[in-house]
Amino acid sequence: MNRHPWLLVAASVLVTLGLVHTMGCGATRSARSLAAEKVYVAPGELDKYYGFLSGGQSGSVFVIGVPSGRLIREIPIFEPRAAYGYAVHENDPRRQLLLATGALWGDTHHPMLSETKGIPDGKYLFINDLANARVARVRLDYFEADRIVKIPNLQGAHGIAVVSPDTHLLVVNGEFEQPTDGLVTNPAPYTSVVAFLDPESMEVKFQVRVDGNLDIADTSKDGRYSFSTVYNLEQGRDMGSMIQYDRDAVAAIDIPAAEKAVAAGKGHVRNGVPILDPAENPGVLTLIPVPKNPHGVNVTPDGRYVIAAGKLSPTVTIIDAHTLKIVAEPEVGLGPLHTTFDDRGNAFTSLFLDSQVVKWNIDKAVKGASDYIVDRINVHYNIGHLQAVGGDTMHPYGDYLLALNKLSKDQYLPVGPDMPENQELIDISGEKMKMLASFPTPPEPHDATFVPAALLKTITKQTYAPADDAVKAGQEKVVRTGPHAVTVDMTLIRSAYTPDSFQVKEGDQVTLRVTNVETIRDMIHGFALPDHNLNIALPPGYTKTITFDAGKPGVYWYYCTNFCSALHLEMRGRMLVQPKDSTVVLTDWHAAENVKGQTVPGVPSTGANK
Ligand code: RUQ
Ligand code: CUA
Ligand code: CA
Repeated sequence: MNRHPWLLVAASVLVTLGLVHTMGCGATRSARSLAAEKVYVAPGELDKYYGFLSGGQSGSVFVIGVPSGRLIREIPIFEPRAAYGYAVHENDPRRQLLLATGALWGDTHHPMLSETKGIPDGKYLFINDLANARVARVRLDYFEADRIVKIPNLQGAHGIAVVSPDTHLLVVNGEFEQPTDGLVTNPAPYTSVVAFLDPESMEVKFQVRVDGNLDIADTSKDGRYSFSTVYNLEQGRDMGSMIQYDRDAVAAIDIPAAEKAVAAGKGHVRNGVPILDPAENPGVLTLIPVPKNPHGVNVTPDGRYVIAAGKLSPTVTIIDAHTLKIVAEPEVGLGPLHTTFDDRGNAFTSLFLDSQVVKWNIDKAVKGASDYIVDRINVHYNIGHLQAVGGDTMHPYGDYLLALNKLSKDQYLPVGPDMPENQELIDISGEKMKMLASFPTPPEPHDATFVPAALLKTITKQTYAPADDAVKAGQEKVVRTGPHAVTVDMTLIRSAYTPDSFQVKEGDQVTLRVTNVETIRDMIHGFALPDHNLNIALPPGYTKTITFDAGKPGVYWYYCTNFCSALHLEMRGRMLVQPKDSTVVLTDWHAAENVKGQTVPGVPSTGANK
């Protein structure tokens, strides 16, 4: 067997050499150990913070632990997700809501936490769907979206922000300009709006017309202004014409002034929403000229300044948040996109083209001092957003910063022609930034926000409160309610379905009302029904009602998809579907005939499959 024993010898020599080399690199070694210690969370211990990352084209929100980078949860919102039995069946109301409001998928960009006194209160997380002009509200006590709304008069819901300090309103930017012929004074065929929503009712209260594509949003810390970057003041319809001007703008909207104008009936109502035309309402909109196709806009934690990132200009523009005057425009590097903050007067700006995070001192930059750049660190690669823990609130923690990178190139083994998305955690507690760790996520986070784990702990619910239509144990029943309709009231508890079989007829509509009657946390049961596209997950206390077609004659085992006990695999029951014209009581029908499988279109086929 061992035809080349010398190979083994050579290999072991190399290993030894390698070991010696590694041990010899004392400095590197200890830097690595220190970094590892900073992100190590021992089994059974909690991460200090929970991060909410937008899922991008995954249509969801990813929940990660910081500093460990562990993926803790995915909250599906704008996409059906089998893992959580979310919006899978045609008749699932959540799926119907998705379809009614635009599509079965979404592009989530900007997670925003509701605030009380300028810090997250753990009540809501808001998230936009850029693609279909939607915003969802996630309840953080259940980690589930309870509202999904479509915003009228707007396409491309991009930047969103809560109005600080007390989440008075939610701001949503319309990125893709639309013809607005309904407006009386309308010099331009295309225009856009900033929408203002009530965070409780999720109703759009009013909109303010702004010409040019609206990008990222933030608000002043005193409830006075919303700020939106506008990168297409040219109102071009193609890329070349969108980059003509040296300066575009930050659009500052005076919220109390806008509310007063709306109350005075100054809005032009379109699709039920009053739209304010700034030309008719002086003082509502101020355009602050900033270079050039700006992207991010971020208000400093103390509320003094608004920082607009130049994107096509190597500068950030520092604007006084009260006077709306530009106070400085320092150079920071190539492709500045977003800015976040620590608790010691420093700003951190992502540089897409330089693949760097640059740390700069705000006061020094405002005063024009030459040494305002504090540090730079390389990231891997082409960073989009970045967020320091608490950097988007009035209380930054100044310890960790997350870099959300667009390309990972050499960081992981390729997964086919694709590479995983790369997030990097940076220690910002010292003068110099330190790279701690990188970790992948599914595609493709744009932005992140964080809460202390200690806050979440006090908020999350153990079980669902029983709904009015909950099925109670002992009250399960199967009732024929019409010639082609059967209602099944079912309960689930470890590890059985009651009833554990029921019979219907081909052509029946089956209405299943099912309650998980467990009363302890985490005891989830599933209800999956083969060949009926039916997969529901039921957390404890949860009730779900769904109507589906009985389908072809046969025996169908419903079974539990969530491993719940030693008898989880035995947690099953039968739906017996009797042929339409048969009067025989069903015992053992043959299974329905299957459709044969095929090669998946669009994937390169091997010879064997051709
Ligand atoms: S945007 S980087 Cu919504 Cu900055 Cu993606
Ligand atoms: Cu219930 Cu597995
Ligand atoms: Ca432009």
